[in-house]
Amino acid sequence: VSTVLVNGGCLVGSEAEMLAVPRALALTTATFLAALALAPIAGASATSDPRSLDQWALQGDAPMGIESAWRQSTGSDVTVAIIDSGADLTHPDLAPNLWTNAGEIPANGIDDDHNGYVDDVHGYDFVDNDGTPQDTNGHGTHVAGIVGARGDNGIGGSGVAWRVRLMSLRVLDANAHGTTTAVAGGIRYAVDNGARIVNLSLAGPTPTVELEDAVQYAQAHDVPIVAAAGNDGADLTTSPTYPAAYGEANVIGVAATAPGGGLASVSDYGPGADIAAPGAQILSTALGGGYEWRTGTSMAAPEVAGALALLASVRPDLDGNGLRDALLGGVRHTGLPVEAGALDIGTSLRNVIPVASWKDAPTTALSSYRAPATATKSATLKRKASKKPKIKTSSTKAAKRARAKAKARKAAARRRAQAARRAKIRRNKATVRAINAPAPHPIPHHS
Ligand SMILES: [Ca+2]
Ligand SMILES: [Ca+2]
Ligand SMILES: [Ca+2]
Repeated sequence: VSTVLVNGGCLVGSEAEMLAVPRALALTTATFLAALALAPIAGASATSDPRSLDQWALQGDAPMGIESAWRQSTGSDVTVAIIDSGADLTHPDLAPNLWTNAGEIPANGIDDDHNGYVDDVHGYDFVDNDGTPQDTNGHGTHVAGIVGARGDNGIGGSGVAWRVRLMSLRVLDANAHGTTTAVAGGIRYAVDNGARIVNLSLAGPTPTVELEDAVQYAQAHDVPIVAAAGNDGADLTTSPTYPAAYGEANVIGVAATAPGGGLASVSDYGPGADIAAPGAQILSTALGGGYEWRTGTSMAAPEVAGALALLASVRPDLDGNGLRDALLGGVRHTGLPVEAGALDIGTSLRNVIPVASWKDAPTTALSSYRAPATATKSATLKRKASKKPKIKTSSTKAAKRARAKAKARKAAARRRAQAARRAKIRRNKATVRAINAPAPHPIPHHS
């Protein structure tokens, strides 16, 4: 990922062209960001629902607790903004789950709902500045499907959330590159138009004031931002990426794990990576209605965004901090080099659902145990159904919940301390940069 300075939307290619702008301002105006998926490992076109068996992260509870999670919720009308290269808007496994702006009449050239954007029916295209965020790269389509390809519809595979509202905001071009200016615009659109969660499967090496302002705007409106940690296999202590490394509490940085639970070799790690989630060899939606495998922290972030969508579906009352604390309070401590631990959606959900409302396996009559009817197509679930379910008494459940709550509180406190520390480091860095930056060239006066 290379840093390219941008001035007023135009590439600044030479020193001479920079003379008219104060250098320090140019440095913080905008930077390029890039998507973080590696090239597809293999491609395949969707034929039927059984493609879900190729989705290792969605098999049983081992990878990230999805079997237990789906027992509680498979989603609802929670809006998740995918700020990326757009989405394949006609993909049959995405189309039913697209967010729709009810106040906007399509393709009439009029901003019917007066939100400042013309014909923004499913989102907006900040690259071409039009109302059609159609993906021309494939990255955003893949990311969107991980959050919420429609589940149990007889087509392809499934997202973490079977039902969700995917708001598509195109900020990356056909080469999966874009500017922080476009990303900041996407974040503000998402917040202003009802997104509950934002996914950013992109990163750059340079922080900008414009992007951080947008992150703070989301925080002020209780919108968590899930950000890929980066694909350099690097320690974020020495090679921070943005937006993952911003210190704001609503930024949830995500590292990627491989099948088996270890850190994916490409994944960045360390402070700024709050949580790890499956991100290697992930099968999801592809351009043209198909499916393909991709690897990267770009794939791990939407697993977490999907988890937050499930949390918001069962606890619509939780604010941004509440969602984040529920997510991080359920993690597994498996020794990964991230701040909290490994994603466990089932535990996170159960930690915030009142015991009386758990949709659980019967704990009295073992013979009556059945896998949930909504998930009978999963071979793994069928195998699990033949095993004895764990019997838990309500008192051990309560104790577990209390421990989990305490853990969540500790994690939140730790998180706040780390955020403060990172903010301090960032301030110091900014000071150093300002000091080291050459004095701005005088702007010639013309009369
Ligand atoms: Ca509009
Ligand atoms: Ca319109
Ligand atoms: Ca499907």
